Amino acid sequence: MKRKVIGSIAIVILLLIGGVVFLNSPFNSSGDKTLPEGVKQGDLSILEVNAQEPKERPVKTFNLTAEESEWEISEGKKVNAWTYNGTVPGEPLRVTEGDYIKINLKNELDVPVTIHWHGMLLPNKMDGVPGLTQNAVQPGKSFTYEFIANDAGTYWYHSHQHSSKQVDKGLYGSLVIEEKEKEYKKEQSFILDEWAVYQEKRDITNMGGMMKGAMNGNGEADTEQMYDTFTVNGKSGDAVEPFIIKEGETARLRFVNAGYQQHLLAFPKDAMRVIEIDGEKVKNPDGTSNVLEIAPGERIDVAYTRQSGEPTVIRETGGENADGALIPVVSSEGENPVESKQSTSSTSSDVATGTSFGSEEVIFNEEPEPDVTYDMELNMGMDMGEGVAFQINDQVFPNTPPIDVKEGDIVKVNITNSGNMNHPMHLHGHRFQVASINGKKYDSPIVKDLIHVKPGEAYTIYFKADNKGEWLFHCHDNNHADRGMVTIIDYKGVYSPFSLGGEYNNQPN
Ligand SMILES: [Cu+2]
Repeated sequence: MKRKVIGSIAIVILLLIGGVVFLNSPFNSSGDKTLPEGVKQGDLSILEVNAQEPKERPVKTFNLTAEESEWEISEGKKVNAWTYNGTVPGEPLRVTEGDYIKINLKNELDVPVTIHWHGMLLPNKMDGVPGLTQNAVQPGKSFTYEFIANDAGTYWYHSHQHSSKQVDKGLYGSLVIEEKEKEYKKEQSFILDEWAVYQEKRDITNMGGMMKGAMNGNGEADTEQMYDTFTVNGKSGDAVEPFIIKEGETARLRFVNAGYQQHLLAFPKDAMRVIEIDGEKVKNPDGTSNVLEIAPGERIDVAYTRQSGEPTVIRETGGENADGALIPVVSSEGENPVESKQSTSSTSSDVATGTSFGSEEVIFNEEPEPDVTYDMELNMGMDMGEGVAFQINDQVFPNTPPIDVKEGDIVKVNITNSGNMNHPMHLHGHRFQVASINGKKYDSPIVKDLIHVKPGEAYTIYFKADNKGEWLFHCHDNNHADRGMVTIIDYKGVYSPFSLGGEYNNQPN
């Protein structure tokens, strides 16, 4: 009798589990006319909001093929890379503000890919996040991205499918939106990255390295363990292409950090002035810094003036892999750059970072009254069976609490890093204003889409919910994102018709 009761309970439990599995399965919502779970009658699909058309705009079309390539990082050091059009970085894309861009992505890899347009304010369905804004583009298949290139500035593109691996393997490139009237005639883009060339990439679950890093306290312990070679535009050390500029000339240098480690570049003294950060022009009260710190995912543009006619080198400072990241500066091709006596020593006061300057144009003239406030605590934890987890409010994606907004809301996010690793948090589809650090208000706030939150730091940011859709807010150390540090800006009244996993293997991190 007792046994029979237990048997019945077991059957009920199995039925319950079966029901839950069914509700969560992608087959529940695909193909039939029932709305996905949690979607209300009258809600719009993200495919139906904020569409853009070229109208009278010039249309610029590009073709990018994701393909496998053997890539030479330095003489004799080849890596198996995944590329857009055969090179690392992929083909540079350059348009003029106001253009309408069309990019045809063809996937010739044997894994699915996408393209995310980092920093671009565009319609949600063009954001390139598999399982949220589209299905991952399958091997042999194509997808066309199209949007208006509205704001001049430095941007970049990269795959957002399994991005921890795919960006690591080279699926990235620069996107420059030029001003109609250019201030600098001469310019060059530099994408920084790091690779594991000499060793198998060590597993992030290496707790020994983490503990060591926790003690050395620069917040970069995990990435320092994992990578051994720094690159500039896909090349390392002697293989980096020299930058040609004459004495007295000034050029705009556009830096993008496509890696997962912060990079510190030392310039000859008084040669560099920061002019733009994350696509926003900055006010520059002084130009005394000669070291530039660029966080993973961040873009920083500088005006660089060649002082003496002597060849020189802009180079990474500090860190055991620093030798790889350098830019020889010469007057003509074939010239041999010699190391000048520039000061590569730095104190924290002369390092320019992504928050050292205020923006020329701000979103809010004074601190606004928020409609939504979200406290975001970043920390590290243990995941049963998975090792280290990187958490938002003690949860890993997709279980992290979303930021629920409705169109028009002013959203305040208090971000606190309670762990001992750096977290460059990147918001898709919006720009935010950084109002304060550790409770201290900025006199001259900056507008960005990525904030590098170091251990013990707390930032308050504000943004306007003015771009309906489902948008990621995640750590751009994609290894951290892969292990959970991701949440979603979830607009009321819209839903994503896509789902994670499933037959398309949608895996955004
Ligand atoms: Cu992180």
